Amino acid sequence: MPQPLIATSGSHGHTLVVMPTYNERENLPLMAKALFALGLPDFSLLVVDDNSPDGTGRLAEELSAQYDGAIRVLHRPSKAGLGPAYLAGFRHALALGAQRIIQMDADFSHQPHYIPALLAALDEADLVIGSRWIRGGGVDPTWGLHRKLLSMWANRIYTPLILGMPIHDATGGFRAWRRATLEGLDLEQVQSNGYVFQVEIAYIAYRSGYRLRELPIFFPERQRGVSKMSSRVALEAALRVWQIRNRYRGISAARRANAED
Ligand SMILES: Nc1nc2c(ncn2[C@@H]2O[C@H](COP(=O)(O)OP(=O)(O)OP(=O)(O)O)[C@@H](O)[C@H]2O)c(=O)[nH]1
Ligand SMILES: [Mg+2]
Repeated sequence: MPQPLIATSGSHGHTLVVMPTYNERENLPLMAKALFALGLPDFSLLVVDDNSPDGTGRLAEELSAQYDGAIRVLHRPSKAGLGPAYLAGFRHALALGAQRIIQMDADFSHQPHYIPALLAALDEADLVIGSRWIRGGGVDPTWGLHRKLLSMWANRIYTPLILGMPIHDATGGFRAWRRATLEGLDLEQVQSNGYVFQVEIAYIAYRSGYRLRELPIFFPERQRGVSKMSSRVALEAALRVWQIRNRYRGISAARRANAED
């Protein structure tokens, strides 16, 4: 059982960033620096590392010592995908007593400077999703037309049409969660491993009656390290959207894991 976090000030309680890593040793120290430079009160980072061959896990331990324990590390035995890493991170964050949970990538495609706005929006929502495909958002200009159109079509048209969910970047993984939302989702039921995990968990939140809100973000390309994304994973994600719809369309607010009887 992890040592519980003690909030020292403010009414929001502790804010914790859950960050899965696989071979991110070039990014992690810079990311830690950028996150703590935000100067947010009651704020910490949980790195969820899948035994990265490049030693990211060990580096995270060194950073933890350097940042006086404001960085924690969850070590997992082997690469098991983004979904399981996030679920383990979320469970750990809840066990620690975090009140607000941010999820984000380590490669700076999710820029730390958006965090205060995501948290502010969480005052009026149960889940806030950073969105590349709404007005004010965007992606790196180096994205070719084909990639851009494909992502825009998948997120703005295909997924909302199938799921009936008013979210325009359901695969986006830069999000802020209220503790109560994650507690209400029954994390055990989430099944996806790859990045369709993001769609699955957003849809469960939506079907459970939580208030979802999108904020525009600009999504630069990673500058350091190697992408773990492939076109096979992207295609699999597109097909899995149908499964997700069939599995969860019957759930409702009354069946939230923490619903009052
Ligand atoms: N723990 C863990 N982290 C992972 C795994 N796969 C990816 N990640 C991390 O998840 C984040 C997103 O992965 P990326 O490779 O950047 O994938 P992406 O952002 O969808 O794709 P790109 O736009 O091409 O970068 C990064 O912080 C990765 O290190 C995994 O299997 N386990
Ligand atoms: Mg990336």
